[in-house]
Amino acid sequence: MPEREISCIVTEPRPVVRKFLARPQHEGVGAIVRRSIGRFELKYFDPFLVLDEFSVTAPAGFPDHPHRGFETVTYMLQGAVTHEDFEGHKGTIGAGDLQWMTAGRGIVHSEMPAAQGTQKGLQLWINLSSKHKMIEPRYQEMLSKDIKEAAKDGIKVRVIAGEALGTKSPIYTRTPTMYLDFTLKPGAHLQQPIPKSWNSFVYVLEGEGMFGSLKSSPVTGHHLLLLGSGDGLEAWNKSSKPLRFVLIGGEPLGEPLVQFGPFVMNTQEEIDQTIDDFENYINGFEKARHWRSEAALSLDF
Ligand code: FJE
Ligand code: FE
Repeated sequence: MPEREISCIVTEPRPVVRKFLARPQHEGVGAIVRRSIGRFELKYFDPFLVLDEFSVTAPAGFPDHPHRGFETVTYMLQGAVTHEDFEGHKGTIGAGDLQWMTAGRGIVHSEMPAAQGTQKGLQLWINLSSKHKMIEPRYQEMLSKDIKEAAKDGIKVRVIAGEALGTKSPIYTRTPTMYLDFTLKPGAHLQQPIPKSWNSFVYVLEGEGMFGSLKSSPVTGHHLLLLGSGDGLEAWNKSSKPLRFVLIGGEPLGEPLVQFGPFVMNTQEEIDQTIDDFENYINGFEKARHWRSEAALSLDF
């Protein structure tokens, strides 16, 4: 069979249109996050609400808190985090593991360190369309060993969502989304297609890379790059060390957005209703009445 080269050609590389350095800030209880999407200069990059590079060391963490109307995707880079929710769902994810949580109509959960030292990772919040905001909560967990990897010409990719180098992820994304973790060896050149109508960005984890054009200046860790229009990403590693970054893209929802902390809806009325539901333990928050996480009980939060 002939090689299907067509799937790895980018004819209109997306330029970098904005660049942000994500500086550390305090969130949760004693936790530190480098927030790029979700801070005031970049409140929303449709469909993405938040991108946090988090760093937590016990006893810090994210004790019992609610979500409604979106998904959280937690990808561990170092250490481990245990989550528990009010339905009795409990699990621990470690380095390289992923949890894709669809909060839908409501989740109350805790996310706490599960190992010595510092736990690091990325947490992405993806908005849900109006017709999916009130669906039943759901989890998809992928352990590191189950995340498909592909490699070619000095490029390694872990395919968390979507497709790269001919490899597809089994993760189901209600809001069409791609999430790719790339490592480029020195000298490597990447061309990755991205659907034209999608919003997309790069977050650099490690090393130094050039994105969009060889005329651009090199970008280092903790930087978010918003990509403009085009049919894909071009990236180069012109340095002498490995370059690691995530490429994330999604189809914009194009809907009105009203956010109140962890509640993300379309209208103020829906937010008022959500606060009412949460305070009165109704419409999906029934189990919040008597539930506290084991983590919160043992730490006496
Ligand atoms: C939250 C403040 C928060 N980033 N990264 C307010 F910190 C959180 C929250 C998180 C979070 C959790 C993990 Cl494991 C990693 C995170 C924010 O839990 F939900 C609200 N509302
Ligand atoms: Fe949470």
